[in-house]
Amino acid sequence: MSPGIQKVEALDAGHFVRVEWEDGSESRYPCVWLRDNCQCPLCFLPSARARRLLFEDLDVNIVVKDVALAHRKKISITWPDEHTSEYEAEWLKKRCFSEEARAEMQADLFLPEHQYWGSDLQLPKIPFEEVMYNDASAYKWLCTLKKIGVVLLTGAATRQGELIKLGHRIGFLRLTFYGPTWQVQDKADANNVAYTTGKLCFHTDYPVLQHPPGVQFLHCIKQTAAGGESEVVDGFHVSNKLKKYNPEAYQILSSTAVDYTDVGVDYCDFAVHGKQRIIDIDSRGQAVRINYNNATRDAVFDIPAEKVRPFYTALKEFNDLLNSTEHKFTYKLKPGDIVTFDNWRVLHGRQSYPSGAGVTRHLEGAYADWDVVMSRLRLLRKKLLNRD
Ligand code: OGA
Ligand code: NM2
Ligand code: ZN
Ligand code: ZN
Repeated sequence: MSPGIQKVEALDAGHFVRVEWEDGSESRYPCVWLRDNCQCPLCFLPSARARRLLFEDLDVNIVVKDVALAHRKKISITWPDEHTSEYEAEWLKKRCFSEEARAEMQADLFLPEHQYWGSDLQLPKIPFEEVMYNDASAYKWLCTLKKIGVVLLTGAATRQGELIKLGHRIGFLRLTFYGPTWQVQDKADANNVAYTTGKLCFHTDYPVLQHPPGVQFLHCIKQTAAGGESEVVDGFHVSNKLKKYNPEAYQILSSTAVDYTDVGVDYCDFAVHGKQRIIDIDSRGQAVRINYNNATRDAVFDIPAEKVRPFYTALKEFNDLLNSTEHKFTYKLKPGDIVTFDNWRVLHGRQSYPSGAGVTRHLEGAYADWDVVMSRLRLLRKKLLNRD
């Protein structure tokens, strides 16, 4: 149900429009914003839901000439050049500039809520088939992936190709130098430490890329009897702990740009170099992405020599916290399991396993971007809740 408008008036010499809603609350809209967002066919292209108005043609000092209310459901504005604009009550309500309304809209768009976890993680599980064929299950999967950071899909076939199907379910996968999907198994002359039988300490994948993959899928096709256990840890939760108990280490890891390198041949030949802070923070100092893979951290290190040991000390503190029994969660993938996780937040690792004749362990992996995953989540939500 859209709210009704009781009253509308211009304020501040025509620089603001004030709307009084039927429940007595009010919203104030800056006139430059109203003119910028005129919904008429000259200013807006409905088929693209995009602005046609050129910024060159916007007067940033514009004021209203006249404002009127139509049937409590719409306001119309006449501008000094006689151009007219109409705005629906519901459209205005959604775009209210009050702090609460903005916070609500942003939460709705980006689902920023994280639920932190440690060794107490109750690993969320959903059957693969359900996610593939049931929209409510797919929506549940993606919401949980965003909030918790890790979801196990169970009962997939034990052959290659299931991740291609999962990619089609969300939209498309992220192609990298390791191919559209990639095979994690012991390989001769491995071009990556993941393709050996060795232990992988906690890492995020592909920090060498400027835009590391947001989401990772690992599908277990074959599992070794001994070893090969998986570990996950909540990187945001551990970062908060580090900030609290070792602010100096946090400061170093969130400000030092670390060089990463990846050179070789796979899908095609590559020579990738990049720089990332291990704890990437936003303007409020909150961790927004972990970029840490010890294997691809470059020997080239672009910081003054005297800052090197303090950096290692800080990284040791972080690494120790990641590995504390309080924080890490250990499990073992079974054939048919697909672990899906937030590669910007959750660090993952695996135990070593014995090398044997032939393939004794095989995972197929793939990446997706958060933009694609969130897009699918919003579309599923709209379809399920029948709303915008
Ligand atoms: C990887 C990886 C985990 C595993 O390939 O990057 O983390 O269990 N693999 O082999
Ligand atoms: N693999 C698993 O950062 C990395 O090198 C992660 C990527 C080889 C696709 C490993
Ligand atoms: Zn217009
Ligand atoms: Zn990995």
